[in-house]
Amino acid sequence: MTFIPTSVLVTGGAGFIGSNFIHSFIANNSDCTVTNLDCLTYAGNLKNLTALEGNPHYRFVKGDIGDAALVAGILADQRIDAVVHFAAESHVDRSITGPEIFVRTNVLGTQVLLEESRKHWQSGAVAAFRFLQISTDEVYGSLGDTGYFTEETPLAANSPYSASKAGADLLVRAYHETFGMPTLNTRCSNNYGPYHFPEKLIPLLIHNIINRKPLPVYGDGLNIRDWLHVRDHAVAIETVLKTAAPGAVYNIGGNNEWKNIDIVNLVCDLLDSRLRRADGENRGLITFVKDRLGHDRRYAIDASRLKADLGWGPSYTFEQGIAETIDWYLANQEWVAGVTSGAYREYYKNQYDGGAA
Ligand code: NAD
Ligand code: TDX
Repeated sequence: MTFIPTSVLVTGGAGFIGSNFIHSFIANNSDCTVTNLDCLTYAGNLKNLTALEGNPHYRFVKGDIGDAALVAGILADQRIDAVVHFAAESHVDRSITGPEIFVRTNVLGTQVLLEESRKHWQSGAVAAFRFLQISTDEVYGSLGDTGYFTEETPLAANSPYSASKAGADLLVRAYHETFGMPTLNTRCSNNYGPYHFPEKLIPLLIHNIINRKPLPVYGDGLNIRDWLHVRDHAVAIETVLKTAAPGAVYNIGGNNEWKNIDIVNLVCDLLDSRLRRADGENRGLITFVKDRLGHDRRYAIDASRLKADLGWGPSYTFEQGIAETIDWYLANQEWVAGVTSGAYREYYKNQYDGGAA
């Protein structure tokens, strides 16, 4: 049976995947309202959402998912019937140098959101309800040379980031098992595309190549990631939200494994021609650096359950997606400059605080 949401709470919608999801979801669901709750950490950027300013189906609330009273108020006032939970600390390297905020946001914040959602759902304020936890393949740990993560693969998170996401996933499961709450859980592979914060590999490469800066490759560069275009992820999330059975867990991925060094070489070569540089010039920027601590060797997602049950499959080829992504960054250098200079943080103050510091 299809679930048709009317009022969706998106958490973390000013980040990379959340903002892409909001654009896609609002375009596909003209009768639905989206409330975006985001506390605007360094990763939250309202410039990702300027096209929606003034749209009557969209509203932004600056606040923390750990603020129970605020969350309860939004759920009740907006008669929320679906929560799509992206808000998180998302960068593995930051979790190694400062794990505490990862537990606070990803574990405790998710628990607050779950608890307020449970009360709201049990109050009977809305006829139907879904809570969708956006998670990652990293909760499964690391693979050897062969095999894939399925939904039955035991959780074996290795970094403080992935451990905090696994903790959140288990809380989501617990709310379904204990209270019968209609939760859903998706676990996606590495995303790429527009609005990606340039601390992550692909946007960092593009940014550094344009500026002729070194391209840091961790360890031997042979770690493998499975890449999916963020817009394919957005459509998969919408599909799961509307058509999955409560309690379901779905992997999301596009069978697109790449060794890091091969991605680095590809991005270098694509930018040689676009920047009118000599063939091979950008590869000269590659710099092998010390490996990430506990660096997972290989991720590879088996998303066949999602295809078999709900009919989802990716629409982008990697060739098309990576070329479009590079062109997006070249065409949106102002966005990149705003992020790297920190100016994007001023934008909120001017838009929403009337310029107050
Ligand atoms: P991101 O870091 O770009 O965005 C995170 C957003 O959450 C930011 O806007 C930030 O301001 C907000 N946020 C952080 N703490 C908050 C809090 N306490 N209250 C309210 N808002 C808060 O992250 P992303 O890459 O867009 O990832 C989104 C989600 O998808 C995360 O849950 C991540 O674990 C998951 N995921 C990411 C990938 C990927 O490749 N990036 C892959 C699979 C799953
Ligand atoms: O400078 C770099 N050099 C490098 O070699 C960076 C930033 C990364 N790397 C390597 C580490 C990884 O093997 O590239 C790979 C990708 O790194 P990230 O972009 O940091 O992504 P990853 O650690 O794989 O995690 C991402 O995908 C899963 C997201 O950040 C997570 O939020 C998501 O859950």
